[in-house]
Amino acid sequence: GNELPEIREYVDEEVQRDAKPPLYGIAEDKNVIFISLESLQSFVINNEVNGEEITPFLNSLTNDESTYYFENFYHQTEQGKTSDSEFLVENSLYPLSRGAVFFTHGQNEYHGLSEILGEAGYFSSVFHANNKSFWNRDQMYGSLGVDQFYGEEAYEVNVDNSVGWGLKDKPYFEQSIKYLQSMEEPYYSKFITLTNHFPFGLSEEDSSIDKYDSNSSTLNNFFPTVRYMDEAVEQFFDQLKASGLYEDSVIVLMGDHYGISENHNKAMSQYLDKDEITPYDHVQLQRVPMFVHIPGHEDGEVISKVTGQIDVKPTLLNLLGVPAENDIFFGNDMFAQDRKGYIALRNGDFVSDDYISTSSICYNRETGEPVESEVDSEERTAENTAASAANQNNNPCEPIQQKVEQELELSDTIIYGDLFRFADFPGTSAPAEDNE
Ligand code: GP9
Ligand code: MN
Repeated sequence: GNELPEIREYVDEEVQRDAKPPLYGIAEDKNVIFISLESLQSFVINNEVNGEEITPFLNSLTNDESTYYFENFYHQTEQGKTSDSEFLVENSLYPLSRGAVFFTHGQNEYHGLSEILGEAGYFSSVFHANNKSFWNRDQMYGSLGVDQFYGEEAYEVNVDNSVGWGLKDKPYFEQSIKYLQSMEEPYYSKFITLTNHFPFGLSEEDSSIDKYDSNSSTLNNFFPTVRYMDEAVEQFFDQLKASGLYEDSVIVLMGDHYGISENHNKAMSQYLDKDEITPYDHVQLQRVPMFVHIPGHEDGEVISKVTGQIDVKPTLLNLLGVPAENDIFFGNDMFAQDRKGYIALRNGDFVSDDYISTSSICYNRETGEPVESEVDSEERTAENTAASAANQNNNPCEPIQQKVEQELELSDTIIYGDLFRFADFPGTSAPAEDNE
């Protein structure tokens, strides 16, 4: 049967929507330049390696007056990596728990950001100097309503300007500017960087800082490539300014997913100066940087509330003042007061204002201590064992856990059933197209 009415009901009830959140329409008619930062995790921000800043430019943005920096923003990707992060941003739906939804459901009907902005008069494009069919992007971008995809062949790529996966980020941004300059406004353009990709290879010449020293060459190599990406982004900002593209744009920068997997926990604990990486620490390492930079707007701050990639679509639509009242999505505006209060990770873990749930343990988000251990086990008598069993039933993570599971399931139902074939979205900027 068609589960859409049930899903709409859930979304209306559970995914609060502030009709006019604080920054509604602040970036109306501005271009959107979205920069997807490959494998960037928040632990490098305002941090050092060998006594040197890792990301001086991004660090400067964290206290820039025109920038909102979200310091507790989580990636929610799974096996589809970058493509999962793109899926989250475009749709505010969850990617799948296995495989890459870009491959498995690339021909579904969607109601993505590109399509909605297209209906509002925007020209949407993606810039990524890799083979167009990687992650099935060429097909999926069509389904998402992307107007133009500048892939590898839009760039001049040679042995001198490449490393690892292809064109290095600095020449990539440099060569992209000319396309932006001739683009009709307003536009929504996404830039996907590549140099900071596993295994993080970089020449000495391009390395401004030294590698780290641990048993993990992956972690060791990560820092110089992160710095290279930071420099590439700074250079891009300068080029946007020099070519007059900066003032009329809102620039969003977001880490796509983790770069350092749990296989490197030993080296990571050494770097972070911790005895071990606990399941709680592991979840906290899933934070990725998120910046919203609005030139000319001088009210920026560091925002600590718990947010995630699922929230990007409603946030951007609100900033641009594009209505999407009847759209179906699972995120909240990141600036709104009324929010669901939790971020679901794709494996069913979650982060709420008060708790982090992972590996069947409910942690206090603030202290990182398991909530259960608040009862001292040595003092347990028969009586308070019963009490602590009752306590378990009162596990404060439990009610949120149930919502997380329900929400992930409803999102999956939309994707598996290709349910947006049957949806129309009155009240968004234009009616959905008829089913073909
Ligand atoms: C490939 C690039 C990296 O085009 O987006 O992909 P990833 O391995 O990070 O998903
Ligand atoms: Mn990636």
